[in-house]
Amino acid sequence: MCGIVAAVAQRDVAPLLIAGLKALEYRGYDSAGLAVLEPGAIRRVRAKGKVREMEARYLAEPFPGGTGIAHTRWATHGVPNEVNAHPHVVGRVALVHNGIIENYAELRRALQARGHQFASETDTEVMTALINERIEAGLGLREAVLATVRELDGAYAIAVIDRDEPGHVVGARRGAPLLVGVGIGENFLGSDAQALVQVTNKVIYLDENDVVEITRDQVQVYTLDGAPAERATHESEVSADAVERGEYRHYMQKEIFEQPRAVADTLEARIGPHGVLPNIFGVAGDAVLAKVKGLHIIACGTSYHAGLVAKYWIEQHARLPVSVEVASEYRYREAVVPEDTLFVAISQSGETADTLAAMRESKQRGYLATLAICNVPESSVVREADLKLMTRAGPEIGVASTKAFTTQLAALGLLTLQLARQRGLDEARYLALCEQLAHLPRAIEDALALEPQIAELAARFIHRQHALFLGRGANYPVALEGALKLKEISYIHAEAYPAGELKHGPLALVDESMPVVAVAPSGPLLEKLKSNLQEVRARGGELIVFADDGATSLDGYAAKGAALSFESGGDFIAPAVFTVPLQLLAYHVAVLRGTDVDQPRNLAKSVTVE
Ligand code: HGA
Repeated sequence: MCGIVAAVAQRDVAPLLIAGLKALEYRGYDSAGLAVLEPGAIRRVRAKGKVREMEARYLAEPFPGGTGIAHTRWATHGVPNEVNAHPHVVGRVALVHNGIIENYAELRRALQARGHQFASETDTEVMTALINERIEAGLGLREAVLATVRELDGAYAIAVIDRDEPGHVVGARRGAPLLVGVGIGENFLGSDAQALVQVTNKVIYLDENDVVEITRDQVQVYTLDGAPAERATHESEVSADAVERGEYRHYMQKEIFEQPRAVADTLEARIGPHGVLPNIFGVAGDAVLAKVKGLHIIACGTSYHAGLVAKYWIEQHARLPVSVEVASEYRYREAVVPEDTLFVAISQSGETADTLAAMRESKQRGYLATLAICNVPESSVVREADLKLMTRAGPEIGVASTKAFTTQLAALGLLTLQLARQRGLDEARYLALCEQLAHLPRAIEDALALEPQIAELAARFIHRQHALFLGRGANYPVALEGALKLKEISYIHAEAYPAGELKHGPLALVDESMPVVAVAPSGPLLEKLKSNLQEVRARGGELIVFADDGATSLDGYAAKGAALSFESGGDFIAPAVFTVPLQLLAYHVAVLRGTDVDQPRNLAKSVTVE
């Protein structure tokens, strides 16, 4: 989602700001801009489209200046165009914003009544105008920002500069991420550590409602009431080469192929020959888990699918009731919370606005504890959870999530096993499941070897407008994830169904022009699934079947389509393994259709708005 970079330095900051925005491009956006202070003036350049288009304009007419702010926008209020792009400038003030101001309409009306004429349709310009009014009334930049953010409802991360206060940038955050990068004789603000990796690895994470003022040699944080506050400086682990694309054509392809490593890292030092190691969820984590009588898993998008797999796993092996819900629904509904229920939040970035808000809401609802499964250690979700298990996927740049999903499954596999053991799962079965989970990186590697065949298969989808995905049991969420990947990056309309549900409606859609992708691992549900596939065959649908070596005799079912089989490594880990060919399929279809694989239209990563 949109990105913020700001800098105060002795050197010219525009090139640094542009480099920072490029590092944030992975989040998805629709326009970009920057503003720099020159003596007595604000210089600004904005463009619809990519950072490089804005950069080209800047390079055509570069300007010097050591104080600046920059932004990539993912439009929420007003169409993506140059006028709505940030920074917004009103009078002396330039401002960039990530988030949504919910009371902007009434604030806008009040400003209009006082004679302000708006240039853009954004909620952001309202904030800019309010800060400018206060500065013109005599407040300093920091006081003006403090007074303004106190009036706002909604979410924001902002960076603000005042034409007449060069050498100062003021930032503030509530419900959207912002951190400080501490340099030598220069300081920065950024949406994440990635944006600043080229200038510093020393970072200060801001708390909710913090306001910060940076100058070249000072960083001072304030709480919302204006009192100075201390925040610790951390060494960020993000490295510049972790975000190189290397030999791969797209980040998504690279990240698909990083999965064996990412899953192995996630399991490392957490599972051994005798099972899951003690307290991997945090100090005294096992004691909390021993008390759990049920789980509510809350997430969005791909993470939600990981939660659905965990429901099958935990109910089967630990015999605990699990409900899984998308965060944007949960947060506004009066969910019933039985005693000793564990709240589990799953989020790649740990800044997903809906998941974070749901977790905050959960604190009022009487849960036993909160557990975060997340990829970013310093994120808000992790910092606010009681227990945590980090996935160790490394930076995920492709907007369509891949390695985050399989590492979430690895983490949820560990959770399942720990809960199951505590609830008396037979020792031999427990150890067999542990062995399967430990084998997951190898099994994913085997699945990746299917790439050449899948790339060929992808050609069948180029001119299709629709596709169906089928699975059963814990592999039904895998079908959901496969359909989501195809939708996200190839723009083909894809739906997933539990295979047994086909005859209750979607079968009406099946004819010769409908590809049907089936996830068919061996196991107790395979025979049932075969009957469902017969139903598709009988209607002339084109079946693409992914099976494992145990699921013999599926070739016939794919007479018009294709059947690919490989070694899945066992029924427990099958959902994680079968995800891989579906990721590869979506990827190759998108490449053939020529879409923007890493930054699909209309989508953003780290969804920090509601
Ligand atoms: N509401 C603002 C900022 C949107 C945003 O946070 N994008 O990620 C706008 O629409 O410009």
